[in-house]
Amino acid sequence: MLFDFVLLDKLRAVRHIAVFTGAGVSAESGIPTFRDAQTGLWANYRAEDLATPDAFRRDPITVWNWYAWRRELMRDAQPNPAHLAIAQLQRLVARVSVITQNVDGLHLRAGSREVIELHGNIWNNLCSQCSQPAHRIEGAQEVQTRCTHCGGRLRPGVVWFGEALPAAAWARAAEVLEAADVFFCIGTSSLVEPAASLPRHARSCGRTVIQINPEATSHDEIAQYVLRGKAGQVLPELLQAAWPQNS
Ligand code: BJW
Ligand code: ZN
Repeated sequence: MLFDFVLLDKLRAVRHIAVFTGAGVSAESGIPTFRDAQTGLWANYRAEDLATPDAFRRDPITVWNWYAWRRELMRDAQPNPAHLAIAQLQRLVARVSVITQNVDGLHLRAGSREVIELHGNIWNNLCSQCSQPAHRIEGAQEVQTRCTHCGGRLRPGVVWFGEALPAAAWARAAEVLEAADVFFCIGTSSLVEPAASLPRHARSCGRTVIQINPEATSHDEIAQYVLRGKAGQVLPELLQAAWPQNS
């Protein structure tokens, strides 16, 4: 891919990059996205049966089975060239902050150090009644394990529809996008609020917004640069073009 020289110069001069990611960044690790037409999770499962507090109250076993299946997929998955390129940016730029909607932990496994998880982490458990974090007990079935504080059912530590995002993560994300010079928006359909407001906010703060996605999204309109392609291909090429000696 050919990149705009102004963009490459800007990247070389930049001191703080914010990288906002969605499920598309993990697609090349074999983890299904949510909304891709054939392969997306929501093409095959109903979100309202699996990813809402009501669904969990109605049928915790079905919800836990679905999360246990996804944990298995994620446990076997490896960081792909997109995660690795984002981690590699840390050697090229003074500060790199990753703000992710993904719950798979692959940015941390790839070596990114500053990772803000807006929708939680699938490996965490917490109590569905008192929200206290609960340790995983190896070999135990979470659905049968009760909270040691209040006896409530354990649930996965992710953010379901209708739930507020973790306040500390949301506050950190807002701070980061105001401090960063450049804001990458990678592999997200930008349909889920309030996370989808971050690129709009970055643009209204005067940041350079760079979109990477094989498909068009509503955020193409606010991005100064739209790089059409898979993150695992575009990102390594972009690093190579901007820092040919070091990447
Ligand atoms: C590639 C690629 C490759 C493919 N390379 N790219 C207006 C304002 C505020 C809220 C709302 C609102 N309107 C509606 C709402 C409610 C709702 C919402 O947004 N609904 C919309 C769907 C209509 N939002 C909420 O409920 C949120 N909470 C909330 O608003 O709380 C308010 C509140 C305040 C105070 C008290 C109480 C409540 C919570 C949203 C939680 C979302 N949860 C999920 C599940 C997480 C757990 C789990 O994993 O099981 O999060 S849903 C799912 O969508 C998941 C994702 O993080 C999220 C975003 O999806 P993402 O990452 O964009 O994936 P896709 O599949 O949509 O897109 C993939 C993209 O990748 C595509 O563009 C592809 O082209 C691309 N791609 N291959 C690069 N190789
Ligand atoms: Zn509890």
